[in-house]
Amino acid sequence: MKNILVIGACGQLGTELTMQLRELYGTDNVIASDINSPSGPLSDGPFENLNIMDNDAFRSILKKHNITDVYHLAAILSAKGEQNPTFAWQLNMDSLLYVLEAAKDGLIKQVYWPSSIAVFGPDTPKVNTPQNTLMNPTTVYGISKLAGERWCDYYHQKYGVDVRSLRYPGLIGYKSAPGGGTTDYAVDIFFKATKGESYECYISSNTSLPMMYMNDAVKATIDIMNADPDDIKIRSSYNIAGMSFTPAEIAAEIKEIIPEFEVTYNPDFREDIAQSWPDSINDANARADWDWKPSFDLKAMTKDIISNLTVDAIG
Ligand code: AKB
Repeated sequence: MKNILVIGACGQLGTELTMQLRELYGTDNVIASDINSPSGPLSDGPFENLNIMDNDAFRSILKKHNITDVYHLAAILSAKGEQNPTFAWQLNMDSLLYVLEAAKDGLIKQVYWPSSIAVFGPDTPKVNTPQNTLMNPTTVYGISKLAGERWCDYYHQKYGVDVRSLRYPGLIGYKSAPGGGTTDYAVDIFFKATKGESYECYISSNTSLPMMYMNDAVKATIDIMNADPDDIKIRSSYNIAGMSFTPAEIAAEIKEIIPEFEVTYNPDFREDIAQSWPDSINDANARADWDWKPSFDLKAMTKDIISNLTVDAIG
């Protein structure tokens, strides 16, 4: 019997992951928590207001709901982290250590914590980036994710904590807005296109980044958590890949369905962050160890998002 706590449930991934976990394990067994109040479908289930920097409040929620599994999604992402680096470091690191310590103390059985392609840097091979390679991230978010990966591996090796993690590429969904990431343009572009508006992109037209449709990201997250512990050979974080594209390529794909859509380009500091990340990711270890395989490419994702957003607008 699982009792799940999702920390950061009101975020872009949190919203969709919480809904899927509720489908699988029952609404009452999945407690959403966030510093912000829930809205939309999330408000239909149990919710705890939680600032994850408050370790006492976190531990009392674990006890109150008899929590077995924690999905710790709260973090300051790459672009926002650069506005206040010391706070981003503090939040991203302290909160992870609170969760790992709770697992070490026997209060939780399983932990999920996301890492990111932001762990890579300008010295990393850009194409088909391997699992183990030169890292040297340049953003505070990337530094915190790389350090977090080492902590996850450490708590597993030293204390037997069952922690599992994925290095997400840019995640693209249409059910909630992203916040503070470099890859957010690939979400914003769909909202503009389906409203009949043009889009000014802050990334150069030909900068390629690894991306993934939210449906695949949610599936990967649940699959790795349900995999046999012996199959999880990497306890830092797994590379996973969905698709790679440039702003020009996604714009062209949208124009296939909405021909009048226009994009202009005005790169800012996020272009430098994007330039420091890989173009594409090698996820051979995830495929071999726990059968990971994505379902959506750029064309299938574009079609799915536009048809859903258009139905929402009409309905
Ligand atoms: C970001 O852009 O910061 C995130 C990420 C790649 O982890 N979407």
